[in-house]
Amino acid sequence: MSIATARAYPNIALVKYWGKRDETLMLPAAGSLSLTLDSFPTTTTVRLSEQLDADTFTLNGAPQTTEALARVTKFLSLVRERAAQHGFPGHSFAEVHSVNTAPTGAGLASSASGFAALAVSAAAAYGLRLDRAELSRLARRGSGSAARSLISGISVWHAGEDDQSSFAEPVPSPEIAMVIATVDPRQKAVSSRVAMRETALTSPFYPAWITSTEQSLRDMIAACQAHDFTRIGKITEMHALRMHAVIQTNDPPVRYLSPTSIAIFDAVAALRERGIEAYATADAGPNVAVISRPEDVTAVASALTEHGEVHIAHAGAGAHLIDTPQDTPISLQHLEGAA
Ligand code: 2P0
Repeated sequence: MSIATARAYPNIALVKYWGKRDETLMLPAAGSLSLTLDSFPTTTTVRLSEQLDADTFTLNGAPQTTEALARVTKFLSLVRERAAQHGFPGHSFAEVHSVNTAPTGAGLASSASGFAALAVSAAAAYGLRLDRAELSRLARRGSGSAARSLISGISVWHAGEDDQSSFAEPVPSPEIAMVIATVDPRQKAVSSRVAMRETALTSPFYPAWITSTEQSLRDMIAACQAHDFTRIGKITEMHALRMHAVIQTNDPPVRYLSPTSIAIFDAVAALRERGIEAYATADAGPNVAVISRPEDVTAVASALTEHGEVHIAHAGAGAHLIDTPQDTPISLQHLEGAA
């Protein structure tokens, strides 16, 4: 196949990934666990063309030229290398068209859905037949958290010890709903990649963060398997606050949570006082995601509307191939090639 389209959804970690032990292979220092959502998909088409003399990348219709293009090209080179190892003449460059529906900067880790969709579409376009674990390993090389968007619902990304052992797989769990409260849609000042590197290099608490994360992950997997929502929620909120605590001990310090984020954590605690079990988490930005049982999610969403825009999400599908949409742009080079 020389053209393929895939769709992937963002995931929100309940046990967070924050720190790498190998930046080339993108191996995390500890495992993590997340919920893949059913909202804000990224849809990516990869089309190979012998007419191209370099890869091209459009995001929401806008041609990308700098860092974003470099990351996509680096990832496609890896896929071409694999294709060559498998005896496919997959040496053509590719045009990549990606449409991301998550609001920019909403804290929905668009790199996770982005590289999960790219891994599935590029592997198919270059003729690689990979199973889900292999696709998860491949997506990891684009962005760590993308390894988890290959899996539906709750998944654990094993830290592993090498390329082969670091991938995500499903974990049985109760149904979990999520309310995403967008506090500030602006791009974050310090990227996750840079800030997590600085935590590892400069925080005196980094070793404790890693060993405690390993323990939180073991506890979380046990809570999921036992379908113990309360325990899942308590670990989720504790682990998020620990991550933000350690990030604040970077030198120079980084603080992602804003006063409004803290107000949402307080509102969630107030909901628990009223008997509605909700627990908050936040990624590398001020926006807050709140988990609840599905039957409580509307009450949670209404309680949070005063703090920001809210969106309700549930468990969604892992990255998968879809038919190429009719309106996928066709580049000039491709038209010339076809003429
Ligand atoms: C997570 N985050 O577990 C954590 C929580 C942000 C906070 O994974 O360098 O974009 O591409 O591997 O995956 C964001 O980091 O970083 C992230 P790279 P990534 O979801």
